[in-house]
Amino acid sequence: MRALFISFICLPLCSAQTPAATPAYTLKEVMIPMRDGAHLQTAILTPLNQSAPLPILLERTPYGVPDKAPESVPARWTELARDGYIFVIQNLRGRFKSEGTFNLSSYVNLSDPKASNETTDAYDTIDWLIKNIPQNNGRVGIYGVSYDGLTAALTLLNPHPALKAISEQASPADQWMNDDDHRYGALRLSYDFEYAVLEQADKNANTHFAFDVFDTYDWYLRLGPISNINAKYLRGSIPYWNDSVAHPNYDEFWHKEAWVNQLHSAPVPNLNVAGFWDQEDPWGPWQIFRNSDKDGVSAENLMVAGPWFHGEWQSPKGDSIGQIPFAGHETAREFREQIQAPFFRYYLHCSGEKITWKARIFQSGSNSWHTYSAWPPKEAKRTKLYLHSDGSLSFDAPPTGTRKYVQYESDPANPVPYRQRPISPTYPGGVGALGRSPTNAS
Ligand code: PG9
Repeated sequence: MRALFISFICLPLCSAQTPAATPAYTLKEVMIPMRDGAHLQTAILTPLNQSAPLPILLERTPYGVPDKAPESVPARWTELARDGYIFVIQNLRGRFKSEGTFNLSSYVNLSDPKASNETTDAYDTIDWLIKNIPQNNGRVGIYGVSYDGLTAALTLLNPHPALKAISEQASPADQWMNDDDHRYGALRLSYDFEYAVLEQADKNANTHFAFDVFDTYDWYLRLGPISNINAKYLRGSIPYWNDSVAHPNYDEFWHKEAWVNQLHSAPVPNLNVAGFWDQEDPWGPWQIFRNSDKDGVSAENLMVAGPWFHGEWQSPKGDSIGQIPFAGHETAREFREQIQAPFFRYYLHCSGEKITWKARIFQSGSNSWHTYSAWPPKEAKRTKLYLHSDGSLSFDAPPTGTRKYVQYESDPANPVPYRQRPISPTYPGGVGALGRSPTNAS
């Protein structure tokens, strides 16, 4: 009886009996030529059941492209896949098998017609895609989060005519002011240094950086002055790190890196997406949104924001942040189903409804979506919020006679960590010898 029971319950677990999963897409890898002769590694994922021409959704990334078709539709594509798209993912120049040099710069030189940059690479890629992918409908969208959001946003500076819709999501816009690398000019050391190593050391035969401690708090404390990073470890081999330390102030270098200053209109419909709790790129989407309306308010320059950490709106549910639930709302799924998919459907499939609002915001606390015809809302009034010396926030000014400041000693030998210790590397590039994955980067 016992043996019978065991063989009965084992049957469904036996993989030999289970038919192999059929991938939902076919994958083709191509090397797409750019105007300067560099070829970029590109994965094209076509739905297996495609029966009519489909639009193309492009993502341009420094993080790698898939080398085989997914066995099922990835969670973040679920809502888009229902409408049908040819998904294309491309490695940026200099990343993985893509040729050329990755320079980790957001600067786009619009005055040099021969220059290659992320704007021209996107242009050349779209041109190739519509001419070479069978059964595409000639309409292309580009989207992505963070670096992939930046490459989407940079297409606004010179979009290809076939580019019909953009969704930049958590794109940085000004790395000195308030995106990954600084907070109003204060260097975020681990973000700048570890990211530059992650992206620019892998193809540099002379640079093998790895933390040799479990808690990077100890490593940074032992480091001493930041000039020791080059003196002891990188020896000047990482260009973005060299630039960051050479330009502590908001000088010409960072003015150029703040590419958003070149933007004055939204030549292509753009859905900007920001997270209120995004500690990497909280600034970019709002600046891109604001600058896109400089030459006159465009109905197709839209803003979405929610109580999300960096990229949380592309997670399966987004039903909480940390331990705080959103009263049954799956904000990430709701965003993708009710905003992102209809946005691309309208512009790329030419069906469904055009979005008529200007901004859509999920408000935590009331735990509800709010729709606005203008942003900032027309009825909004500027209100002062006071940070009191006991750490509390209030709409009331501190009473006269009370202390209006907190005093403390800043001691570089005893720094206050802003993450809970032990502090693991911010990016996987720092994992090296310890073989751990980053857990507290967000
Ligand atoms: N926040 C990351 C990044 C974007 C752009 C430049 C540097 C870093 C990211 O998550 O991609």
